[in-house]
Amino acid sequence: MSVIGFDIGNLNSYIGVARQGGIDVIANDYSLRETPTCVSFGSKCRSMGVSARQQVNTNFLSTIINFKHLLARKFNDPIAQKFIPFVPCRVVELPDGEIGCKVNYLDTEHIFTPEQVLGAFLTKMKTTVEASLDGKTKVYDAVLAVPSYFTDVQRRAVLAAAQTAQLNPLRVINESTAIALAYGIYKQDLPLETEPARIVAFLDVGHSCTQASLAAFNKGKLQMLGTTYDHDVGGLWFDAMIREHFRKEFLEKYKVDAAKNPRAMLRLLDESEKVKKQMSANATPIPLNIECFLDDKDVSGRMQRQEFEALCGPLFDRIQKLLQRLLEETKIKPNEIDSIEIVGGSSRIPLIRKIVNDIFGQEPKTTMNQDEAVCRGSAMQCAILSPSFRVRDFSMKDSQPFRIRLTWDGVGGGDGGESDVFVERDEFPFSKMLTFYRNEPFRLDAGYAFPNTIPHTTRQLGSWKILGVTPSGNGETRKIKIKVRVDPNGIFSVRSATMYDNQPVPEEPPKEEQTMEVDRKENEGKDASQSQNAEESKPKVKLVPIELQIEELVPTYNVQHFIEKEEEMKRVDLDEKAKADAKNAVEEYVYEMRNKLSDSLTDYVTPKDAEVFGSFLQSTEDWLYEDGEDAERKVYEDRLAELRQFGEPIIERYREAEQRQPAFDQFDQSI
Ligand code: ATP
Ligand code: K
Ligand code: MG
Repeated sequence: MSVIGFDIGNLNSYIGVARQGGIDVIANDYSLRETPTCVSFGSKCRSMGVSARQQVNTNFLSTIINFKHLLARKFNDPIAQKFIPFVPCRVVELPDGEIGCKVNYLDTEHIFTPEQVLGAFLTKMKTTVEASLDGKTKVYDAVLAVPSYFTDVQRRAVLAAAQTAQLNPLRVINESTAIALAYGIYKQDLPLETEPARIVAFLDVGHSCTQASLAAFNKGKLQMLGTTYDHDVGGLWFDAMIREHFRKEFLEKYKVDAAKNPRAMLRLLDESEKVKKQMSANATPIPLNIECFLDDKDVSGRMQRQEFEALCGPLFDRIQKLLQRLLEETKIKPNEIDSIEIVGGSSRIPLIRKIVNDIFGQEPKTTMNQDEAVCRGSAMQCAILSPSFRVRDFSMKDSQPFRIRLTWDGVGGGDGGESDVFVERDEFPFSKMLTFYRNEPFRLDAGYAFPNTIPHTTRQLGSWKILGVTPSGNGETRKIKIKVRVDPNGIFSVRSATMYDNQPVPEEPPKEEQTMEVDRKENEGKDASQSQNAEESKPKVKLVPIELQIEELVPTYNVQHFIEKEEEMKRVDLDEKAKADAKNAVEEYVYEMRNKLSDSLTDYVTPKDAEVFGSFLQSTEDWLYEDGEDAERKVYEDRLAELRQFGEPIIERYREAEQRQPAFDQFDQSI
């Protein structure tokens, strides 16, 4: 069994694997720990991660990056609209208002939803895990991190994508909570439960977003106090501002406008990012040069840290506001905060330290791995949930980002109404009980309460129909207890509904346990009508709770369909890989034998055979570049077999001679 934690970053993703000794962050097929969150479709197969990101320029229209915030959003959602210009492929509105990524795959047009794209990417990530394991693992338990402000539909989308990749998603965890967990779980010096908690602030400045949170720690215990976020600050937005600066400069200096060419825009964005990173390390001017940028013109410019700080001033202001908001909302004062940890790639920008220092009155710390904290915390959460690991007891309470309002109809003898069942910064997971009086089935609807503060256009969480409600004996309403819950994934649901009779209780009410026991005995082997009679003749059984059925209407994904499509595409990828491997094997054999023929094998082949074999090797090499450039796998395998028929006898003679030699040596010694 594998126990994995994923950080699906808008730019880079990381995988943490729990092992007996701790969490390992594993490397991908390019020996890198970070994998670009990128999927590209080709005429033969797909590619993902590093190779896909490297080929963006040549496969622009079929490559997808920056899709994290398209998950579970409608096409016209303002946040989706903000990210769509940064997705190289064409992004279209589907008939139902959903988002479609239109790509050329296997030489035909295909449309994939962002959830399918994430499913594909997770398949790739799973392959990375497979390569690092023993090969026997069948079950891939996974915890996936999501931004703390992801709404229910977005969380459901991530779970569906994980299932598409045939992972077993045990949970989605908030990124900020994963960071706090990674921070706290190994700390030996946390205050005792009876002592005041240690309060730590975390600031994650990523690619697409910035999140800040406060967490309270005691020995074996973590409580998230609150999180604030801003979609408008992050590495991508810094890059976009730098790009715009150079675009204008080049328009003036060279009379070329990058805005007219999406490829040039992407290239300029990538180059802007490089300059930005260098500016973090150097205060000297950093050059930006691009050859053959547009109209065959080479362009160049430069930027210095001070200039960057002034240019991106509005973004830095937003980080400041985000931190201030965190203090206001949680009502924690800077002097109550023990330390501030900064993580995320963009936290390397020097000015961020100053902003933190100005607000909290202390230098931020970087004791955590800035890139891997999220995946480490997720893997740790997975280890806590997995029966195959023994992790020290650590209780975690998260903080609810949004207010959830439940509304109900005025039917069946009750009034319509509403209640905010969970409010901002309520802890979760958490369940609450609500009491209703009804004599017929009724419906509950849940939604986010202050829609304008929700970073999503879907405000409904779902509807729940409470079935099987009947009037009491005299036609009156009955008491119904409803349990609502925000589960560990941060997803809201109506969990259960229990109906009680609201008849006057018997004079000496028996204990509930006893009632239930009497009832069970009496009802054994009887059908429903008989037990009804029994109930009427014996008033003491009237408190028996009856579990009601609930019809749930929440957003769902057709995971089965996703899985089938994903399996099909995975098969094509695997076939293509097997074909490439077969071709490589022919190529390698040709080079190997040619070298050996003129070296170690010379004495074991007649000059004539060497010539025939040599020319067969040569013609094979030529063929590989011509007709054999793109053949079926079987063709390569057959060709290799043919070559081996020539080569193996020669190698055999060589091996024999090699083995004979030591035997002679032994013989010599024995006399
Ligand atoms: P998100 O958290 O928004 O989903 P992510 O997790 O992929 O995205 P990170 O990996 O935390 O994001 O950060 C990536 C960003 O960090 C990129 O924009 C990158 O340019 C930026 N970055 C990395 N190193 C530096 C540096 N030395 N100076 C400035 N920015 C940097
Ligand atoms: K990341
Ligand atoms: Mg991140």
